[in-house]
Amino acid sequence: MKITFRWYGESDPVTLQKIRQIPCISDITTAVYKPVGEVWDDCEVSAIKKACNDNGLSMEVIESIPVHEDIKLGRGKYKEYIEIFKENIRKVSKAGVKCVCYNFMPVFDWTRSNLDWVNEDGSTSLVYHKSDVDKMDPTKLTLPGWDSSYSPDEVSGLIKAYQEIGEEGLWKNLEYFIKEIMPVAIECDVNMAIHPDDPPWPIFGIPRIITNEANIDRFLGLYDDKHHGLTMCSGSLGCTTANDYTEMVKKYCKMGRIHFAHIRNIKILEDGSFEESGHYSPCGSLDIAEILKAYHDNGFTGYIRPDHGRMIWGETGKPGYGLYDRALGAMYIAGIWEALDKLG
Ligand code: CS2
Ligand code: MN
Repeated sequence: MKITFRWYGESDPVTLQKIRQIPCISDITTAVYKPVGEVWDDCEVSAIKKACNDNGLSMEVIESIPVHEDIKLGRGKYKEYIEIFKENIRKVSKAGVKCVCYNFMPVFDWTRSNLDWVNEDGSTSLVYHKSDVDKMDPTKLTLPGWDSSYSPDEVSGLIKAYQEIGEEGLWKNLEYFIKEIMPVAIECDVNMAIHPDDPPWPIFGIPRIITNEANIDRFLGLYDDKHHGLTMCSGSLGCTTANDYTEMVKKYCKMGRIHFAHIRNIKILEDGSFEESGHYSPCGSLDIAEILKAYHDNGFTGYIRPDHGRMIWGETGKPGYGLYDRALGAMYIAGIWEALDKLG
């Protein structure tokens, strides 16, 4: 198991010099940040790798190689974009990358109603309040942390297109994509790790499919090889009590299909809304110690990172991706893991 930390490249105020001072971090998760559907140049990939290595950190996980909407919709230049996606797998594998995280969420990556909700202790969190999301106009929405943004007209067009293909259309396009990319990933010995949908239910009337155990079983069944696997994200799949998250971790860990683990905690509210909390179990609805034990006791050897953190101690920056609370999360993960290793 290796604990890794997400870094948004040279423009990230959370610098590698700061990240390297977190005692348990040995690896960086990052990406080449350019518009979706472009080939990553060798020099761009080697530049981010060099920046990590110069700070004593390795770069073995990419998050994410974004998937173009044409691929998810199976239209337009989807074949060309799939070739580019394959090319990017080859490029990062040449730089020593072992795991690639991606997602298949239509239009919107993680979605929240508020990015700086003030908690009782004065820290701020990302929250998803259902009543506010219901009032939101999706065409005017862009959240920091998304790998792509679209104009209002593009968003309306995309939403309509997804409504037309529906869930089964999305499955069909996912299957086509997986069957195309997996032989390349296997040849490069890169583990592909799909990130579940966040939140794991349809939003704005468009389908979402990587949402629960039955669908993840169906997803894994699309390709019979261990390189075809998962990013398990506690805060995404765990934000509904309909998912027994710890049991899911045990099951997919035993199958050797979890390559990347995102750890964060959320507080589930009575109406099914949720608020992101500190990683520490008593702060939220998830038992982080139980979740880590599920990884530990089932032989997990992949990568783990603290996922979104709150903004604390007056820090400003990319919501969810400040330094302080994620560093606390990383050390909490490391502490539990060390105890599990040494004390059983
Ligand atoms: C985050 C995502 O929502 C989350 O849990 O981890 O931003 C995630 O990084 C991307 O969806 C991965 O493709
Ligand atoms: Mn996540």
